[in-house]
Amino acid sequence: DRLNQRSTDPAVQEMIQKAEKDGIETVWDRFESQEPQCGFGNLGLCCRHCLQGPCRINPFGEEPKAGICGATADTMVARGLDRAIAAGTAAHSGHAKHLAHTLKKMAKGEVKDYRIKDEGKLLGVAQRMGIETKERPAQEIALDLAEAALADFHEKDTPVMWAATTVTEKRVQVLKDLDLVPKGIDHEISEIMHRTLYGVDADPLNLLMGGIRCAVADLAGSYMGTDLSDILFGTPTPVVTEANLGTIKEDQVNIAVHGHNPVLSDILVTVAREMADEAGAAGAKGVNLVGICCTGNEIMMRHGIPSCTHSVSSEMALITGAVDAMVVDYQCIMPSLATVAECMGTTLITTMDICKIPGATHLEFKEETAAENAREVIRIGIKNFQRRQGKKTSIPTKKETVAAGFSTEAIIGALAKLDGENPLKPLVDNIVSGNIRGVCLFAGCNNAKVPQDHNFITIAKRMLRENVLVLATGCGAGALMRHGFMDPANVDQLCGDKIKGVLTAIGEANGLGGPLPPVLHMGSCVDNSRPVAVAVAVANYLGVDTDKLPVVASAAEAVSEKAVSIGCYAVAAGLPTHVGVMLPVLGSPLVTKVLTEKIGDLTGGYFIVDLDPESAAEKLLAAIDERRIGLGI
Ligand code: BF8
Ligand code: SF4
Repeated sequence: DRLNQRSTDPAVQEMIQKAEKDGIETVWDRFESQEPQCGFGNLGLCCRHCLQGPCRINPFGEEPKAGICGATADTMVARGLDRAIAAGTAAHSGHAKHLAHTLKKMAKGEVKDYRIKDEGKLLGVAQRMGIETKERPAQEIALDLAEAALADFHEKDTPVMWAATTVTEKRVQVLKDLDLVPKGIDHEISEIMHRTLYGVDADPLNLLMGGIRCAVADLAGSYMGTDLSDILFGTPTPVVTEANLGTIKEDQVNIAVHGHNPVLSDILVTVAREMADEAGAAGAKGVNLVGICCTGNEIMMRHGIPSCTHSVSSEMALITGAVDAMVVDYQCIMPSLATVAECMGTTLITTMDICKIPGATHLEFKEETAAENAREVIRIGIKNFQRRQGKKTSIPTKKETVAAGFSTEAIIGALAKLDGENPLKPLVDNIVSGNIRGVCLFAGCNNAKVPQDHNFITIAKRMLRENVLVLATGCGAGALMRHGFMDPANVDQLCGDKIKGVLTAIGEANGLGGPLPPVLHMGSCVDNSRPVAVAVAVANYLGVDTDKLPVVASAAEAVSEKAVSIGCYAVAAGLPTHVGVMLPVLGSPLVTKVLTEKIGDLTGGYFIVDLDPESAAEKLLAAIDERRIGLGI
């Protein structure tokens, strides 16, 4: 029925009904009023890159066959894809640049609310970057590292270091041979903007290769984001918490934290704990932080803060009537949240000068005054909590247990309990023996075009039954956690016997008295660097490149341009990569063929575009098996 078409999450369904009753418009209502969506746009066949446009091309081979300037379908599609990659790269790396500035200010003693939380990681990353670490104070190393990070943004004599030092040596060679090594992160983004300008690059293949190089810069930016966050806020270790709207608490000051950067959210965690008394004086049992989207993942991974919902259902948190403030930084924040907040008598607080929303309260967040700003945010929540008293709330009861915190280091650490000298050996042995048939990473968003979580759940169920090790990040992790896929108690019900044996052996060796959860939560979207790091470690252990591994990825319900750039770097790293929604490239049979087939001859990776999750699962399994054959296992 209609509810099931919108979301498969019962808590979200409950809130959709409440919104309907209260006459509050939601993302799904607006989706309906957009239908039918433009067929040209869907296929990537419209162009607005100059003021003569917009131009559209007839997908059925009739007139018009070209834009006013003569751009063909192939050119238009490749240019459009490039711009999406550039935008995604700008977002991930903008987030990383923000962290680099924070690290630099911290190292120079200009901020008091940040410190080096993981010195071991600082040393490890600095060594990888060729920075001298012996007998130097950590602050000094941190300063050099921050400078090295900032240097990676512009064109310089060396390639982007966060790309050249994070993949296998073989992959560096592959990328070099194809001229896919980025020279500077911002440089690649800017070059895409130049070449996709009116009357510059019209060669679809040339455009695509430029786009892939920019996507490699996206990997670098993401990897940098993870590294610097771990240094400043700690490298995640396993933690047990909860997810879904049932984590919102009637009798507490509920602050929903939405967006991406732990520069804001991690400080809120500390300050919220300190302000329990102030909340108590206002009649609340405490301050209850709940995460939404990736910043929710960041503080779940590091502090066990529960996640209340993700991506397309962010409005639903407000519909409960119990969120006393929603504070956001940037990325994936629907502007509609301001309207819904107003309807519900609560406050949406924006904090970044690049992300202001009409109707929201703007409270500029500065690293220099971080804790003070965080206190202001929570005080707004406390005021709203007091105003909320006596009003009816509708908090769904549904919540699931979540075991999260599986950073690369945590996974290697857990494996080390099986083989201290060679932690990767038990993992590789199990892959070779077939106890682990392959590895599948779920990443990316929820999309209003797909019944929320449906694609993720369908494919993940199949993978687990087929003894595939399942990893997840971003709102893919969000989807799976809200449906119980991260609760170790569900291993019996979800997993094939072989993978169950592996999860149990690792869990027991680590004193858990039971298995690891069916799906391992590896973090936010920038943290797709973590599964890359695991894959690179396994490839190095085996002496092969990453394109030989039985590892696949799926952005089953992608939305953001960030998902496009991630998908492209996964392909550049050699992975078969599924996308479960229409990519606006199908208007060019040439570009489609390159992305889904030909690129495989160059990088080993390729896209699988399939909107049907059952057949997508089939294809992902086939790709895993093909790689097993290639390895002779
Ligand atoms: O960076 S998965 S909806 S929150 S883009 Fe956004 Fe998509 Fe969620 Fe995370 Ni990633
Ligand atoms: Fe039309 Fe070419 Fe301008 Fe695009 S760049 S809007 S195809 S004239």
